[in-house]
Amino acid sequence: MADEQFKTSSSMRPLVGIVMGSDSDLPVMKAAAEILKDFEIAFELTVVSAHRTPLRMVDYAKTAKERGLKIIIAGAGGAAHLPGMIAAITTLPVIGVPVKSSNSIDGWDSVLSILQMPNGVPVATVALNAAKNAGILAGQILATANEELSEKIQQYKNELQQTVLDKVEKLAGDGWNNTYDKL
Ligand code: RP5
Repeated sequence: MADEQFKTSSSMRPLVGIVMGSDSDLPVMKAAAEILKDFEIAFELTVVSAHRTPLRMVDYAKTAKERGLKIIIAGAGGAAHLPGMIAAITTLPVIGVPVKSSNSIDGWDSVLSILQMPNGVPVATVALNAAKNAGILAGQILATANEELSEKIQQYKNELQQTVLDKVEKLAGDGWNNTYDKL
């Protein structure tokens, strides 16, 4: 049964599905998993290749909603059709991560393959290798219906703000033209 092959070991029902075209994408894509873990959002992670396992991709996308997923993060490199094809099959929001694969033309192949979707089939494309942003965006979408999560993400943004304010203070104190050592 299609559902069975995507079963996760986690006790919590995953809300976010992270898929990638190859395990060679994992060093980039694990940043999405890490930030979701930080926000305590249950997720599943697996390899689904649009070109090498097209039927698995169809099964994954077709069963995603009924399995309880709310958002899919899909990363791929090169002729990166995975996010777009998943978005073609499911009504769940799909966040696409262009992965700069080793034989890519500076990553433009991945970016344009994921970004240039036709009208009616959107993929929310993040920057090249920006899997962390994909995880944060997934969290922000889920947070529209979850106040506790919204507060966690607000806290994260507050910390980001504080790191910049610390830099402002340090720069003002040290001066720009001495041996400024960035924070
Ligand atoms: C894509 O081809 C994958 O997403 C990966 O980025 C790239 C290379 O895959 P491997 O040849 O390393 O498996 O489908």
